[in-house]
Amino acid sequence: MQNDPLAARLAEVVGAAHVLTDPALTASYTTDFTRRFGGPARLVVRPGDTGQVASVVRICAAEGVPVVPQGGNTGLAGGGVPRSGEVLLSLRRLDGLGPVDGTARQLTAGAGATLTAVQRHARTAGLDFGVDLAARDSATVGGMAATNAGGERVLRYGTMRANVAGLSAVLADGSAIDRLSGLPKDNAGYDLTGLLVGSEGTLGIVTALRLRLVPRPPERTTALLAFGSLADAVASLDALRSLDSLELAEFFLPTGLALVREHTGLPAPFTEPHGAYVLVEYAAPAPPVLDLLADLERLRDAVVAADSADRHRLATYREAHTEAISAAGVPVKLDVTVPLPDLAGFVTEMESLPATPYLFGHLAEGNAHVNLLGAADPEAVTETVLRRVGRAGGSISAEHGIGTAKVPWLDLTRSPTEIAAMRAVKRALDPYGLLNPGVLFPARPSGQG
Ligand code: 2HG
Ligand code: ZN
Repeated sequence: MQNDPLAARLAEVVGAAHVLTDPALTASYTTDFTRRFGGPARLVVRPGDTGQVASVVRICAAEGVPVVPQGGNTGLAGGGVPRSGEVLLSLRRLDGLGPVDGTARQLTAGAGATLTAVQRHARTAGLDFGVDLAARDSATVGGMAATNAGGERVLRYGTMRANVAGLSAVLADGSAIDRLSGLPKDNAGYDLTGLLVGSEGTLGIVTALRLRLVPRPPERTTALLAFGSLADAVASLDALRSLDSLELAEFFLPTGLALVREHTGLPAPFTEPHGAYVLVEYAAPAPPVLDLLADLERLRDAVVAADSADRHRLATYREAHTEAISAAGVPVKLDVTVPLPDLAGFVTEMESLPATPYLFGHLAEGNAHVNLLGAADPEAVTETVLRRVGRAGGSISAEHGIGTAKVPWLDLTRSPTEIAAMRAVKRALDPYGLLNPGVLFPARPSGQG
């Protein structure tokens, strides 16, 4: 660190303990969970509040040094890890939580607060945060906002964009915007919060959020459903939603279930194997759910959780997919949406790819997580899948973002005019291309955004 004048300058702002240059200490920040993305960082800096984030960015901007912001490092598209000697700015120390405002049903959280911490805090006031996902213990709400994370309860509560009432952020020149009032009605100009949510750290660095909360249902009923095929599961979705307390409908397949069981040691959920499984959860007591299931034509079998241990086991069959796949190898990871009527056909087609496919995801949104192990040519297989999705009128990134991983394929889902408009926004807010270069658009060698 002594050799790098930038490190010494930043240490004056954040304290020497929070500027890391030793590779043994920076390693967990410079590679990602998938082990597919990452590279050297010039240094890792860990500011403790918005003012320090602003100072760090200002210093880096003055030196023309690019900055990669990072939350819990649970991203899956290579957008939160360094590529080639950038400053890695970790937001994890900004993990404060303000009081729960029960009247407004909102709370203010630092960008580095984990989803679990936010959920727990909201629950102390009988409320909850609507967005939920498997990486809840590590994912930070700042990172989730930056990527407009969706997760498991989108069908009821929407993605992060619907759940962020406002935010504060540091812009590329080190200036800061503060939209934390949480006013439910505010049409005075452009929606900067909505613009920054999902901008993947390319327009500003989110430092705090005003989050909307939802009532916590007094009772929930969780069940694992077995169908003969994914097509049958899709065809049952309308009926499953006829109880409008449906919060979650997550699908997985026998191949993924086998891998998860191997990884976790869990017993088989059913005595016989089935073609497709759907985890459902209702914000309702059991009787209406049992009535609905009793009338569900295509249902082959169902287990309804009797207690919280059961509920946890049923959820694990679905939520442990990512970890089980990662334990088996380094997958090509694609995250796509296809129109629902096409979902089952799309999933079947993935079986003929030159790789071992594991598909699972969020049924109601037609969001399939395509994980391919053993692909000899990852680029070629990615191209095949994403072109297929583009032809179907789907999205090449349902919820993980474009990151660096999907940059070459952005034009499959966004028109040239849209990409030009996005570039214009980027240039206006970050004219020197210093915030997360290489994410969303190819990095310009000149450093121009
Ligand atoms: C999930 O839904 C995450 O569990 C991860 O979006 C998906 O690992 C994946 O492909
Ligand atoms: Zn997902």
